Amino acid sequence: MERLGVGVIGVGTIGRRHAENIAWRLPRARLAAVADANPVTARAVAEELGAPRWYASADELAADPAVQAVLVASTASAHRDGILAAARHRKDVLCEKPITTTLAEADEALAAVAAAGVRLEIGFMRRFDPGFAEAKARIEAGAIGTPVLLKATHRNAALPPSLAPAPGAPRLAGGVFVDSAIHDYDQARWLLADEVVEVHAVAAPVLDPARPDDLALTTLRFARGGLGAVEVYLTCGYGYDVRAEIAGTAGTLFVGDLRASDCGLATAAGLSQRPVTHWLERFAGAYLREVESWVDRTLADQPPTITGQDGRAALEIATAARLSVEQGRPIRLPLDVRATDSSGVG
Ligand code: ISE
Repeated sequence: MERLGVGVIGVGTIGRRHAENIAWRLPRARLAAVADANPVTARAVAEELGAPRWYASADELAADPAVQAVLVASTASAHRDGILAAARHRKDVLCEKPITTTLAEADEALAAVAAAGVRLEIGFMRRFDPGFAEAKARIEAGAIGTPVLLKATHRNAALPPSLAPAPGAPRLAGGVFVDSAIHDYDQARWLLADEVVEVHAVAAPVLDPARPDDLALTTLRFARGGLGAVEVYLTCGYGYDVRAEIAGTAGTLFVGDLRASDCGLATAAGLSQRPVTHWLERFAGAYLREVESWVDRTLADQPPTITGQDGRAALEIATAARLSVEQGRPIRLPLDVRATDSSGVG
């Protein structure tokens, strides 16, 4: 059986999971190499997972002939470099969200992918979650008539590491939108099969005024008149809570469950259930199916399912949300990239 040699750039929280899935759970793939900005981490993960080579740079990994395709899971600020390295060496690439941290970088990455004639897939894993996939299928079958409203709840128990940089490290501008809400923006476009034309967002630092915003509300207006309401709360304390409602003219779909299992505990003190606590738990199957689909499609020479343009569209909404907070007003799309003037990390 043909097996795709995959190199993983960035073996932190999600990159390590992807590397494990490739090494242990995907028979049509093999872990050809890993890279990380921390060479000690790269070497340790390579030795533990049985990857024959490890590198300290994206370009060295992408240049390795044993690496047939590249999975970019580094920090968001390094996604551009990972995609450019894959394109430079003519390798297909799966890039974790966000595609990049700025629209200018996204356009640069998309141009390089097109010029190199390689395929770029974006890692919006919720599309591979059974609940969200069933909702999409039922919408397409007309179960709720015309979808007109998406309400999304997206809560983390604690501030994700990507929004809590090490002292002195740069902060991701609009992190609550670009790093977290971007999942909800992609799912909104996908479930309603429509484009966003206006974004209005507010945000607040619940945890600590000196820390990044960890609470945000975004209102989305779609081209055909539908609306979206996205709530992201990154320090809720009780668990990892991702749910959605999609209301249509003939019904409503509900997706998501905070409970980690259907096991409950009843005592004299009352009834309790264990909540899901992390995205690796809530979306474990989705992450596996996402990479399995990418490997299968790459081996079959098929186009991506979640395209670079999908990645750019979600980033544009997230960028508009950041601008809406900064300017205190609704922001119309499409954005003039020159008017988004953020390094993305600052
Ligand atoms: C993280 O990067 C993810 O992708 C999770 O799905 C999201 O819930 C979390 O807020 C992000 O930081």
